[in-house]
Amino acid sequence: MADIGNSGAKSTDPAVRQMIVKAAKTEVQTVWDRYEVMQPQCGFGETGLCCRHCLQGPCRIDPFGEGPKAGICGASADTMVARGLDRAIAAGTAAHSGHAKHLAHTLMKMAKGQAKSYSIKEAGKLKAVAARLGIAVDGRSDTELALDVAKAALADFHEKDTPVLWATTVVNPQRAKVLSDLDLVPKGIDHEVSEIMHRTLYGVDADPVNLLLGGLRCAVADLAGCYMGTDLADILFGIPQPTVTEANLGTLKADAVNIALHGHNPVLSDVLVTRAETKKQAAMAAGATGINLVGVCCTGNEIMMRHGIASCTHSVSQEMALVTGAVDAMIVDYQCIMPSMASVAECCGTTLVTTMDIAKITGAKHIAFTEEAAEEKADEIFDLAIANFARRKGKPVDIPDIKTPVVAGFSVEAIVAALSKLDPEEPLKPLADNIKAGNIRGVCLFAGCNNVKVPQDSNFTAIARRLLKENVLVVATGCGAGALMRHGFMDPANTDELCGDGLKAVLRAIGEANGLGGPLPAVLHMGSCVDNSRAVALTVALAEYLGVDTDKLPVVASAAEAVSEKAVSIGAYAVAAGLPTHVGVMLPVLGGPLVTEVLTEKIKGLTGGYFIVDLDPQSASDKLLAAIDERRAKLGL
Ligand code: NFS
Ligand code: SF4
Repeated sequence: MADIGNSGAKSTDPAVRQMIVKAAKTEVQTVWDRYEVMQPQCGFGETGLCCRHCLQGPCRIDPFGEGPKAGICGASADTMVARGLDRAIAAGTAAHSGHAKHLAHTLMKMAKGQAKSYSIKEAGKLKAVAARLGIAVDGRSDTELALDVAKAALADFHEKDTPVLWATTVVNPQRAKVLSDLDLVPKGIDHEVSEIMHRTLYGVDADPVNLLLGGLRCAVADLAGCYMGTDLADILFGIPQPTVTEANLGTLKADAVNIALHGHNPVLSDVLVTRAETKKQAAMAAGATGINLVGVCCTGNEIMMRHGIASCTHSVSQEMALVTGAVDAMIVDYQCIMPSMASVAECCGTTLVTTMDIAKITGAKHIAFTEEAAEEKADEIFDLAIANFARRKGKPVDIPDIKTPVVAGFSVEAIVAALSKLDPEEPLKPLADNIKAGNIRGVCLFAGCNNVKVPQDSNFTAIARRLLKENVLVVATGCGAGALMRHGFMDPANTDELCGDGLKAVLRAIGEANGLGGPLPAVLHMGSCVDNSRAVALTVALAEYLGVDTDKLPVVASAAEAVSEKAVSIGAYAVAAGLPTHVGVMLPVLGGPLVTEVLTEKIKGLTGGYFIVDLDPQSASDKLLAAIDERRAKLGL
């Protein structure tokens, strides 16, 4: 059971710490308990030197001692780790693009009149995306365009004559040439995932560098999947705009029907958000003050940035939402939902509802969601949550009285609109000028998860604190955004205290030009993990404005507490896009000396990007700042 005195080593979030203490007292087993009994973890696996790709295995390679130096088939340490990394990239790519494919099908059904709950929320973006893809726009109806965009999206999955459009049309021409020269342009998203599975099969690709290049091409397919996910979600559900809301466990309400939405795809959650009001009476009839929707993980980001719904918690602390005893129903779709949620839900009186046929959890109730019957399914979910509230009503709950104000929803469109208040003709000019003048030293994207191996949020907050003081503009997505919002980094009241003088002045000037009467928040929330595409879009726009390639910009990325294979594929496409990319946990590649050297150094000569693996937040900050300064120097700044 959790060590009550040790909750600080588990999470730096005070609300989460309170719930860790409660979980220990009430004997609810948590992720931290399971981590403890897992110790010591296997050193072979940790360094990537374990292979199970065939039935002769498992094989393990001993990097130091007298043990084996090759697998039974003869695979070297570098081949083994490169194959493992490639499969992680393929899994991440499959997940992001599966999410995008789901949206493409939804758009298609909407256009064919088969999914009445959905509509085109952003006709302007639909046109812009269609034009970018080379689809004829003039004189055509939104429905026709939606159908063509959905078809183009689905066509990007298989191998065809033209390369993946969501890869080639989203980068600047110079980057497109780099990718093409290195044979990193994906032919089809599913095709690349499938090819990785082929080349990492027993007895296929055994050249570590060739394997890594294959992995990078798959990562560019992952960028395509993410970008498509963002584009289609914006068309169907709206382009995020800055919105004032809150985050942390204190957003739960003892006397309301609390429904936590967890997972990733807005296809379900957006319908629940827009229908919640119609169920308010039913909730009140059951004795509640109303329905209180809160988000968890990336679904939380999606509904926060489009509807201002509060985020309850993120990633490693997802169980703690239930430990409050106040969540009547948790509705999940897919990705990052710990299977343990079913048993924690049982202990804590929550009804856990799975909704996707590819993601069922033993012990959860399954309501198969379809776009055709979205409202019906949503109502079924609300009724179930209200019934569960009726059972909970009057029983004590423990909701930590902790929440932070958040300004979220900085899509590229919103950032450009805010900047255009400073320069309507050339909105990017104020940003570029401040970078040139040194008021903004560089830009850092914080992305990725919380990892049980790191005291929750400690890497994110330490690195962000340092970079902000050094005038680095910080944008954030996914549970990295979650971490920073729960610690007050997205509350404009803290901007002055968090930022260095140059950055502070810029954020204040933009805020005031936009009538906010104060600065923008220190960290700009760009959305969920698929929305790392937004960070790429901003980088590409800046590169085009300055007339240089993306690898010349003082832009870096950090996945300081990464968990998911999705974080690995995102990191790899950031490197393909030319960014120095920090990872704050051990990557299972360190057992391959050549692979490690390629990923952290040699790749720089190819894409301009590279990985920085550093578990210490202070030295990681030093390296990120050095990377920014190196690029500034080369630009003559
Ligand atoms: Ni990203 Fe988002 Fe969070 Fe990590 Fe999971 S929710 S898609 S993978 S844990 S940041
Ligand atoms: Fe071992 Fe080679 Fe089989 Fe992997 S593929 S388990 S290294 S024999």
